[in-house]
Amino acid sequence: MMKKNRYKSLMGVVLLLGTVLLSSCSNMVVLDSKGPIGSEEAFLIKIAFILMLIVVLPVFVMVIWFSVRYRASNKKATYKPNWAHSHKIELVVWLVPIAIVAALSYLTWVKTHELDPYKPIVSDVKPVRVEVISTDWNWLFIYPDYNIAVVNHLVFPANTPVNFRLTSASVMTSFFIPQLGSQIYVMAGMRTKLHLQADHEGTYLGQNIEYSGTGYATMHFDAVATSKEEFEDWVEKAKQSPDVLNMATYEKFAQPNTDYPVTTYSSVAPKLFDHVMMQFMGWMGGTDHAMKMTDDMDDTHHMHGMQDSTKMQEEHGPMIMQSDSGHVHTKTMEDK
Ligand SMILES: [Cu+2]
Repeated sequence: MMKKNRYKSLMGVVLLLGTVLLSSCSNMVVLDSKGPIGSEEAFLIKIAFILMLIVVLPVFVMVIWFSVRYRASNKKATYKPNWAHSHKIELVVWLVPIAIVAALSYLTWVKTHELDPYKPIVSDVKPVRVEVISTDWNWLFIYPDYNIAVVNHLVFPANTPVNFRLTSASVMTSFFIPQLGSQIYVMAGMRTKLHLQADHEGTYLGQNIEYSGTGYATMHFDAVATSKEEFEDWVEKAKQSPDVLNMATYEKFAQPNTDYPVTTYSSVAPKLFDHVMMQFMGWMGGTDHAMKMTDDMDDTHHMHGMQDSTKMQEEHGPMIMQSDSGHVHTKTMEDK
């Protein structure tokens, strides 16, 4: 009776595992990459998986082999109750994992630097610049070079690097187009960067993958990679849109809203991205500096801790700040 129950529950686990594995197969978009960054990341996932199989496969084989061979009823198997140590086994169980960890470390170190989200993609094609603002619970994409914007719909040419600058108008979100690779966190009062490219035309899922409240589940957008001509047509069409994104329409858009429709704007308030970012910097002296803010803050230097930066401010006058991964970056306005 006991045996039968155990068998049943084991079958249940096997069936459940099978269902989970099979049903997720069709949704493995991360491995079905459509761009150079995503492909490299998919490669890393696959190579890490294969390297781990070097341990996993022999373990699974030996679990079955040992339990069959050394079962109590098999009198032919060697019985050594006092056996304790083998140099050969010690060598294998130490050297193999060390080799695997070394290989994984090397690959991860090299690829992490290669795939740094801040690193521009090397290409002969001029990149398309997009400023991304996440709100509760929509995405705004501003094209500073064309002075147009679009809500919940990202259009860009394939085979062209896309340089994103991202900020949040509310809580922390996470910007992710799985088939292009590299998710990045987006925070209020801070600017982060991401460089992606699509090698194939198509419509890919873009989403927020950081839980951000009521509208989180529907905070998706289409990321459409088009031909060069189609992109130019789209820009021309966007410029004809009757909707404009001035401060008033932005304020309305930025209100909590779960299903803001896809809207194209034929013009955008100047420096809107910087304004959104700096409105959270009131403790720094506020939005006066925001409008003076410049595009590139790569030459910012590091400061660690708010007290230090306040001291810097007293010494150097007004500063602009941004922070990522827990660091605070400061820079004097006079530098520009
Ligand atoms: Cu830093």
